[in-house]
Amino acid sequence: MVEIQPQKAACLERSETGRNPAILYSFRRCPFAIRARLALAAAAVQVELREVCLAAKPPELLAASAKGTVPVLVLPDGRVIDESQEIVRWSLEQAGRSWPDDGLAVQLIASCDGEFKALLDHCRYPERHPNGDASAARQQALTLLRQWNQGLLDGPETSQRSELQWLILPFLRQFRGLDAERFALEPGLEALRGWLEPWLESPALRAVMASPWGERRAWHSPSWLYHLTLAQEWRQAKRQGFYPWSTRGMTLQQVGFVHASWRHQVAATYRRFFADAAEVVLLALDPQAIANAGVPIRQEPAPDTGEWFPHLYGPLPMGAVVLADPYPDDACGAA
Ligand SMILES: N[C@@H](CCC(=O)N[C@@H](CS)C(=O)NCC(=O)O)C(=O)O
Repeated sequence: MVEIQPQKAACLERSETGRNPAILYSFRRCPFAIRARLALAAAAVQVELREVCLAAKPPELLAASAKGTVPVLVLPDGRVIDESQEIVRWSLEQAGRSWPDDGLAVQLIASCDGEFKALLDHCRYPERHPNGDASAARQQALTLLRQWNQGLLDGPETSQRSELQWLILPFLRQFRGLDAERFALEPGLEALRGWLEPWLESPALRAVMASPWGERRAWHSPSWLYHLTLAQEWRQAKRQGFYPWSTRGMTLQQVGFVHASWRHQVAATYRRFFADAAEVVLLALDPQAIANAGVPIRQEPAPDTGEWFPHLYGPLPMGAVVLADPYPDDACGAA
């Protein structure tokens, strides 16, 4: 029996090719991350993309940047760039291009990351502003957008440049997405729509919303453990806030520990014990959260094969479940 101490995860790992590409922690729909991916793709920078589940940030992301936002770019020499504008700036340098710095560009970028983003968040998450008025926030955002629209009409041709599109349009896309039909009819946004619409259909955007730049499946930290369970049992555990099982058909009380697997053991465990089940869920578990809940993890050999598996000596802490995905399923990257 070997007691497992959750390790502080390494920030950089060797890639399979032996080269050490830059790592980009990203979230597919995040406008800051879209902006970074557009710039990196245009500069043809090779990255290992790590799609993050924002509710379950992998320890590697937090080790690289404690503020826990995406995008974060970890360069091969270990340097970390954790602000989207700085990632764009760095990408532009790689490509020998310059930061958009005409008056309109400077104004749009400041307005976008400042006032507009705050209003956009208010519209998207009204529940986070209990005393706020989401429809007033929408009107304020529209007032700001009409100013942008006027700026485009009056501004120099350079405002059409792709660098400025990367910086601004992902945010406008998100605002439009709140109610595309209404957005299409808003007066005073004609120039802005004329700027946005072709970009929404552009190959550049399409490329960074699709794999490998835009992944739909979350990247899994190598430090995580796994537990397979029946979907109905997981649903019930969520309802009651307690998971009583050790493995399929056996409780923790009967067995004395909760069975778990390392990532490479999941597929074989599934084939042995779950292949005939209709709906199976794979839980990814954060070992640090398990330890914090006071549950020891011990590495022990299976009695029949001698293969070593991690076992949890206590109930599976609900808060340690970082991802719960159907299994097998392409979307969770398992199988
Ligand atoms: N100033 C940062 C902001 C990045 C940011 O706020 N990203 C959001 C996602 S769109 C995030 O990571 N939020 C953290 C969370 O939701 O926990 C940048 O420009 O990179």
